[in-house]
Amino acid sequence: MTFSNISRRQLIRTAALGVGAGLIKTATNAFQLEKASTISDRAHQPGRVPSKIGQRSPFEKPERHIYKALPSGWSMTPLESNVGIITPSDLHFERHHGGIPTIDPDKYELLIHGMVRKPLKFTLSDIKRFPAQSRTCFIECSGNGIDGYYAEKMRENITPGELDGMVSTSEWTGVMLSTLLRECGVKPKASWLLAEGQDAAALTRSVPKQFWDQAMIVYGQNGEALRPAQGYPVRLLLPGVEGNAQVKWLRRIELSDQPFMTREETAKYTDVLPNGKARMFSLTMDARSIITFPAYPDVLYEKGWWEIRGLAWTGRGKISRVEVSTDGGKNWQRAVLQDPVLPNCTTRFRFLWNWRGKKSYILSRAIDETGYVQPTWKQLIDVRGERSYYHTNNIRAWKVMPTGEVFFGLHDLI
Ligand SMILES: Nc1nc2c(c(=O)[nH]1)N[C@H]1C(S)=C(S)[C@@H](COP(=O)(O)O)O[C@H]1N2
Ligand SMILES: [Mo]
Repeated sequence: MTFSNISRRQLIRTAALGVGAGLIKTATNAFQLEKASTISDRAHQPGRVPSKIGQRSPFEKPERHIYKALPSGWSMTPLESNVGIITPSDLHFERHHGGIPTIDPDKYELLIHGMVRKPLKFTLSDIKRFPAQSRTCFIECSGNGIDGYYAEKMRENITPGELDGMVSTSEWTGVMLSTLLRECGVKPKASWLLAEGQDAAALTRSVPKQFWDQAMIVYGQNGEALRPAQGYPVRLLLPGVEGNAQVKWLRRIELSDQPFMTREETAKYTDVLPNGKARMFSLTMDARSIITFPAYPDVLYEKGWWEIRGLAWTGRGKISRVEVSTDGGKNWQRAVLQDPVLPNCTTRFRFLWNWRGKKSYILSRAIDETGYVQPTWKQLIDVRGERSYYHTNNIRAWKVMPTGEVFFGLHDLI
């Protein structure tokens, strides 16, 4: 918290209580700054000159959490350090199965073939000539948040980003897939397409027709070219669909009348259910939410009013409501949704809470426009069992200790 949000009286009181050396220092600085500002609010030396490429303030050091530094590894967005709904491009989570390839945009080509009247190859300039569209939406790995599902994996010292940071939001720019498909003349019987990547993993996924209308072939991310980690120069964007199907470094689309049953949709990205059957092509991302403040390692340094803040999102359109509980899930109250509330996009929620200084469990649950309600851990385990791995969107919980320290606390409630 910056000193301007805290009254001087509060700071001096906190300092007098000797809550911690860090706070006393902040209080003293705030006091001095306040005095100084009555004399002059300007620095006396000229600052830095303009530059071609900007940089973060040296005081801000957000970082992705690297899960495995391998070509098949991933990194997670530090959800707790972001404000608003857009993820800075250099903090977008990364998930690769064979590392990030280097692709020369001048040599790039996209082939569309299979059940089409006219197979075509598009260069990057060809793709950019078509009418451009932008969509702000999330991409989420369906493996996001496994540490909040397996009771034995749950640990107290986990940050929101380490728990659920395989979701990020960008403004994506490109051409509607339907525009390119029209050029090729898709045969009426075609009902599935295969998307293939140009990486070492040559990742391939089958996408059924119901998602084609929303699909985009994108080359832009937050106002600039896609980042290499996000699929430079071109990726498939499927708003609301599991990340794995949004093929990066896209090189080929093949139309067919049946799914291709690739490795990524058979051995992986399916869930074995308690009855021995497997859930396949579970492509739509279910509604979920996470409180990003207060969360581990935040410390509420005094009782009183605090704003609980977080993100909610769904692959079924818009978030219609977020509810917050501050008593472990017994009572729920409606949080405020911050505009804009966009379809298939992260939505900010806020809830003002008067913390009385007692041990409290704070939870959030998302409800989307189809009426889908984010399930409890028990509800999800009952349906999916213990061998499930993907789409673990159960409600999360943080516990606020009487000391003000905050820890992940779901395991205490199950
Ligand atoms: N070609 C290709 N596309 C890919 C992948 C990959 O390894 N290769 N990983 C997929 C997975 S599992 C996810 S969750 C998303 C992650 O997108 P991001 O790295 O831009 O966040 O990309 C998908 N598209
Ligand atoms: Mo993924």
